[in-house]
Amino acid sequence: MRFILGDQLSRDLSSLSDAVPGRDVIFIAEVMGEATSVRHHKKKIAFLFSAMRHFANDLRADGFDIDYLALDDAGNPGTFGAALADAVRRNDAHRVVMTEPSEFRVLNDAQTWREELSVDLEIRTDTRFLASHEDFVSWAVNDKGQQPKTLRMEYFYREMRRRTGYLMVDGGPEGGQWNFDSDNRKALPDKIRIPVRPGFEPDGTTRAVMDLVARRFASHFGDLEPFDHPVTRADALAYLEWFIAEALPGFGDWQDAMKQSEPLLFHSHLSAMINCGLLGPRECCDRAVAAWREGQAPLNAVEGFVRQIIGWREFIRGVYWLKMPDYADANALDATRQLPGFFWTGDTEMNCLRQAVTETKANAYAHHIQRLMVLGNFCLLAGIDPKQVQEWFLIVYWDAYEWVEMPNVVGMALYADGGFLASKPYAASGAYINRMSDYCAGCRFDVKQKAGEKACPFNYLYWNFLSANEGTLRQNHRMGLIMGSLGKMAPERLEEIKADSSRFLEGPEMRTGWTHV
Ligand code: FAD
Ligand code: DLZ
Ligand code: SF4
Repeated sequence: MRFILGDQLSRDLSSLSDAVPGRDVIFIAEVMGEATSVRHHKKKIAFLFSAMRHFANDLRADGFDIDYLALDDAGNPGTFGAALADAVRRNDAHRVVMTEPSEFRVLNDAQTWREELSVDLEIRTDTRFLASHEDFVSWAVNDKGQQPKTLRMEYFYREMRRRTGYLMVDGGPEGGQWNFDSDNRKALPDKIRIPVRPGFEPDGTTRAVMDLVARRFASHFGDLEPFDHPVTRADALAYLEWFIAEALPGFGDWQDAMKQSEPLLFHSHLSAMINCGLLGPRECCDRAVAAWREGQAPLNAVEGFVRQIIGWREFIRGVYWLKMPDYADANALDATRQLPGFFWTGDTEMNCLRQAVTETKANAYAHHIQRLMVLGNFCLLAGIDPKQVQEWFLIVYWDAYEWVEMPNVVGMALYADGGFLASKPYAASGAYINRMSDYCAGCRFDVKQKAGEKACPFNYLYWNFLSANEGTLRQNHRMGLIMGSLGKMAPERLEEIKADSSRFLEGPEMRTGWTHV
């Protein structure tokens, strides 16, 4: 029997490599334990269950014997372990083969299934990633087995470029540079044409799943409808082709830009499809590099896209497995404040945050700069408890699995690992958001004002954060200049910043709770 998890929907999965139609049973299970391990966004559950059911149908069409346990099936025991034990009995299986789970929690559980099952359980490496655990460890850890104090994605990325050969010529990078990020920070011109996305009409399978989600997960965060996402391998491939032709050419230039009511801009919107297995990271990079070779997309766009996938995505996974389980509890800045209720409702006067939360609620998606420089930046400056921030990010995004969510939140957004992953905190005042978006024009706060009732809260919270964490941040040489400015600040100005920050942080905007339920 082959046991396939919800984020393993790939035909080139290691556990399927030697599966034989007619001999092997493929077991896939919808279980309440997973669907409520956190209170996932409704759209995320619908997307994944529909993709799982379609994947099973495709395998069935290829002659495989499928044992598919649906959430509503009578006797569904609700956990992976119990469902697997039932399936082994039901199918009289002699051996179970699976690919390693992507999350620490589930891998730990799988070790216990090994003991509980009456048959052998073989757990295979997940070969869909370009760097294995061993590859990452041998890059990150020295000969004596010691981990370094910090790791930098850029050096890992260069290694991955060399290994994969992507965008390499004569042993060096195409275009003479490894990284074109400095070209990729343009603000969006007013009159730019933003490509219109293709939608995919829900079929009967998806409609049945939507009905299930509406019934069983009504109190979960987020809008279920409209739902027009690719849920099959064929539709995911069509979406990838659309991205390569229409959005990739602008991906680099506008990668950091944000625009009111434009959630996607030139982003690929592929993360959920890659993370659940409908698309492979290699094929996404292959298509992008081919587009560059054919003159259909510029180098800064293609290099940027390839870097996100073979660089950031693989690096983040490496850090997760290197640092777990302690990473989950990291809180280097001792942040303890509760997550405000507007993270669930969008009910805030700060327009940038209102936009990001409202779009997240509607789409189970926000792009990287919204996640990092609006939502993450706010949580960093306001000192929100990293555990609560982790849970929020894991719940709300359709691409969120712990292995990728956690290092992005703990290491990148919150600096909660003390700088293991990021060389300095991604902290910014309102000026950054104003430069990269049109949000401030529609805000009741004034981004130019530094103090008082009308001032943009990011402006005083920024200095308040630096001051509150002065002891830690002074040790970071990349913060030298800004900490120098803090040191030279007049005491009365610092008092004003602290007073504004206290008024805001203790005020009505920061009410807490799951107010949407
Ligand atoms: P694009 O901008 O089009 O990028 C292309 C691809 O690169 C993505 O599809 C993704 O596969 C990969 N990628 C880019 N950046 C990263 C990154 N930092 N880490 C891993 N892969 C990356 N990504 C997730 O897949 N799941 C998460 O749960 C998640 N949580 C995040 C939380 C925070 C606080 C931050 C700052 C980032 C998080 N990211 C997460 C990374 C990134 O924001 C998303 O991958 C991206 O926004 C997905 O949209 P896209 O497919 O349009 O990406
Ligand atoms: C995210 C998720 C959800 C909501 N439900 C299921 C499920 O019912 N069955 C399943 O196999 N996978 C689900 N997943 C994805 C899993 O959480 C993910 O595959 C594991 O956590 C990986 O370790
Ligand atoms: Fe956000 Fe400040 Fe701009 Fe308002 S003024 S949108 S709070 S950055």
